[in-house]
Amino acid sequence: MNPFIDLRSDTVTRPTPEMRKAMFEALVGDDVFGEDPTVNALQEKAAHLFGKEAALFVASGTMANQLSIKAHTQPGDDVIIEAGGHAMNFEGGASAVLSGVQFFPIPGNRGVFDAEQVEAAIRVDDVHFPVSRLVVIENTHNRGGGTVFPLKNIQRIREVAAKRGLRMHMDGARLWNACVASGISPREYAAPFDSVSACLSKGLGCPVGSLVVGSKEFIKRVHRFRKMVGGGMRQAGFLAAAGIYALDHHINRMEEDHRKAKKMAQGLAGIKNVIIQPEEVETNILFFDVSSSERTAHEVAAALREKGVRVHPTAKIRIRCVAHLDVSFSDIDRALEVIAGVMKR
Ligand code: TLP
Repeated sequence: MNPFIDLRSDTVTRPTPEMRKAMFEALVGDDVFGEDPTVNALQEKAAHLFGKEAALFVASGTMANQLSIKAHTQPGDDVIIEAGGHAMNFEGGASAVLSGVQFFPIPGNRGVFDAEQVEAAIRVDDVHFPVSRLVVIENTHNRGGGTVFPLKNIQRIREVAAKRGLRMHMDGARLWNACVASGISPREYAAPFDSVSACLSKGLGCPVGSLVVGSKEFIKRVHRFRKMVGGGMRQAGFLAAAGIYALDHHINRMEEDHRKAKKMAQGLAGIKNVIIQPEEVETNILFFDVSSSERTAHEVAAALREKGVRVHPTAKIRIRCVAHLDVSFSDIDRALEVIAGVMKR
């Protein structure tokens, strides 16, 4: 049991009893030999779900993004990404170390950008410039506030990328949330992309794991790089079983998490010293500012923690909250009461 109402992230969930049962009963083998039947089943299921030739189970969202970037690029290449993008800002500088690439950040509107911006970011063919190789799109966009990236923009970006010979990768850590909020299927969202990474350990509630999907040839490259970074796991079927369970049972329920986040945002809007636009909350993530209070976000977070509510300060006056499987609607009511009490003082 988590003694806190923990709104820091949707990564904090514990497996449900049903998920633990599926894990306990999993058939397993040595996945480094390609012989774990449950990992193989999960990979086949994911490839089918996304309409791609192949899939690979990896340890984390970071590993999924970084191995994909490596498989698409050559050292010295430019990777076009939104300025607040996770792969550039929150993955330890991995792309510089593992792939030797540089990022070309473009400013988005809550994480969303358009084809014209991509076109303007692509370098001309001249020895002075790096080669623009890859566009990364994050869906939903974490720092944008859980924003759903519109499929129309993606399709137009694809046209530009195809014309100019660039590849496309989706950081779909929370693609499931985008699918539930928009009614667009994983397959439709994945179609314009050469590769997609999708996390099992966020809204889906698994303890570990992410998936990468793409062509057979691409996944073979990612597999080799997974080996290089020591990401080959042996009886990983215990973890893959949680993934299969979650894909079957935990996608549609995310609609509830979106309602919890909306309810929380609406409640926060009525609290003194809190600044929030509840209409901007599209999925399970919300951000609010504490700018009219005298305290920093870290101080507010520390005061809330003392009262049993955990939130994630992300900047001087900015706090993130994320709804998930392990917080109930009544936890949201309680969190709002606690926040109102702390912000009054
Ligand atoms: N995001 C985490 C951590 O940064 C703390 C979070 O709590 O939101 N892409 C996106 C869009 C992500 O939000 C994350 C994780 C990742 C990739 C990386 O996944 P992991 O943590 O599994 O490596």
